[in-house]
Amino acid sequence: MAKKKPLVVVTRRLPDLVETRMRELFDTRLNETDKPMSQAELAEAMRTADVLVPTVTDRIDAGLIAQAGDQMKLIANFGNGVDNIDVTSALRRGITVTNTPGVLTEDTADMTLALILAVARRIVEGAHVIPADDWTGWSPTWMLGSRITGKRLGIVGMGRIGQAVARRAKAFGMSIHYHNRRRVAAEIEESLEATYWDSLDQMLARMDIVSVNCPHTPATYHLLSARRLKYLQPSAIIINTARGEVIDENALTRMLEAGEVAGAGLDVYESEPSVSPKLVKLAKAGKVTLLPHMGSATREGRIDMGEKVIINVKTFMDGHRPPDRVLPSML
Ligand code: 8YV
Repeated sequence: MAKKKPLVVVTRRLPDLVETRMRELFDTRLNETDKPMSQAELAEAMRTADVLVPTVTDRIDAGLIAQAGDQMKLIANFGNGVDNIDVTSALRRGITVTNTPGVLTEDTADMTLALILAVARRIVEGAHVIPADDWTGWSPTWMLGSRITGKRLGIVGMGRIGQAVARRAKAFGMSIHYHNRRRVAAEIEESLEATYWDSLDQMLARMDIVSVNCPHTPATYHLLSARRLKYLQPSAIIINTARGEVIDENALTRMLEAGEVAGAGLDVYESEPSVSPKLVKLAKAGKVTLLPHMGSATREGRIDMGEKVIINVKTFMDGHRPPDRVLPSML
């Protein structure tokens, strides 16, 4: 008799190719509407499914995990960051958690550079001028931004994405500085000509641009706190394509309003999808560039992420260790 296919609940719409393949392999329940599932709907999925495939928009907290049925064995996150999942509670309950590392590195690094350029060279402001019929012609002193070449970039979090940002920034002639839990291998430092800063405070005080590229964990929550942000130079620019929670967003907003920091390029926020009206006001005034969490949003990336999810679920269901298990040491 053929083995019963596992019931896999996918919380959001995924690319057609991915959904089709998932349907072939598993008893897959898709979310045709793409509307984020409520906590009650997620609880129902935890009670009935063998595998849950959530995304960053689902909060899989301890309360939800406590409601999991005995059949629930795997949470295969469609995404790299797992701060939307209480991994410790899941593991304690014998539920394996996987993510999709590696396949969104380059896209996220591209977006980080795009934001650096957008903020430093006022690209978003400039792009509005012609459609608004506001261009009266070239002037030597108009729309001046700041030069990227020769500037010091401080990367907070030198993992895969941080290193991909560093490679790009080096090609733009920036000097690379970083702070990380652990110093990276000497060969990597050499190839990037990167300077390691043990003290984040000291690094922040000396950078022209700071890019946040670390995951959100209990240890990195408000890593860029009000106290630390004060170290930034008034001419500094701050970029965040990681998670809103790594920066004290209110403190940053106050500093931007007061002109204590020159600009910011943000792709992520503390309370997504709501964004503070104060930040929106700053964006309208051209002081910050705000993107709607689209750092990894490429067609290719989403298919690769789906492929990773499929491999993780299939491997697990075949009785093997899935390649992208999230381990307690990674939290
Ligand atoms: C994804 C991300 O869009 O993978 C991540 O950690 O932040 C994003 O780029 C999201 O996670 C999809 O769930």
